[in-house]
Amino acid sequence: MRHQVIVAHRTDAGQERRENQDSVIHICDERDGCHLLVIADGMGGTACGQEASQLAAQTIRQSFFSAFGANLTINQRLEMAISEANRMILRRAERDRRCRGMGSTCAVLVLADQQAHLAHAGDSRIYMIRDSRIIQLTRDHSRAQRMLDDGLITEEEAANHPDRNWLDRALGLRAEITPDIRPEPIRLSEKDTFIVCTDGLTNLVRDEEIFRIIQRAPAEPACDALIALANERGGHDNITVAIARIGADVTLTF
Ligand SMILES: [Mn+2]
Repeated sequence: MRHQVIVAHRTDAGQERRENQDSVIHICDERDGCHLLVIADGMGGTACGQEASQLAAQTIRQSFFSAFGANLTINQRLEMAISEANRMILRRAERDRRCRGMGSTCAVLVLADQQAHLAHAGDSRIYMIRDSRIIQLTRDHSRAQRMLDDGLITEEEAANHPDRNWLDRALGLRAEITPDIRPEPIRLSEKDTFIVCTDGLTNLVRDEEIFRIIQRAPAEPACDALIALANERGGHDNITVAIARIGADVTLTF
């Protein structure tokens, strides 16, 4: 049986920045029977950061779908698409001096054949809610995460660390990129919920809060509520969140 999939997404500039350098794309491709969700958080000065995240999201979409039917696995298509996005950003930065150093994170979720495939670079995250708990499926490519892994700081300290925006891996930093691609896809179950988001959300809203809001609201109002909460707490950065729910959406009960 094929699961129904409900997807909602929102992006917001936040309270302190005039520009939104985050990008989000959702495509449901009929012939492929697959959903592609891409979130990208750009960096590198106003106009260039925005362009970097748009280039990342658009290139990943185009490259991923153009490889349809090429006898490649979804993970191979993801790897190709992310490498292509890395090249496009580097090429763009080469052409325009003002955009030197432009880059972008990416977090990509593909739902196809009753399975979820994940890829990411940087500190944009993918979570899953299953069996009444929230699980972070990606690991940030940041200096703070490395210090946490090495036991030098606690989880609490990592969440507030001044170097948490220092990324080890992102699109546009180096000629080659090795994205993290989950080797084994996740078999989908009814009621699984995936959350893809940028650090503008996770720096201000705790995992448990994300869990509670998403558990009790349909996907669209849940996106709005998460962004509103981050904005209430200062909205220091651009905020982007996407929710993909497998099966029927939650109905409001109050
Ligand atoms: Mn950000």
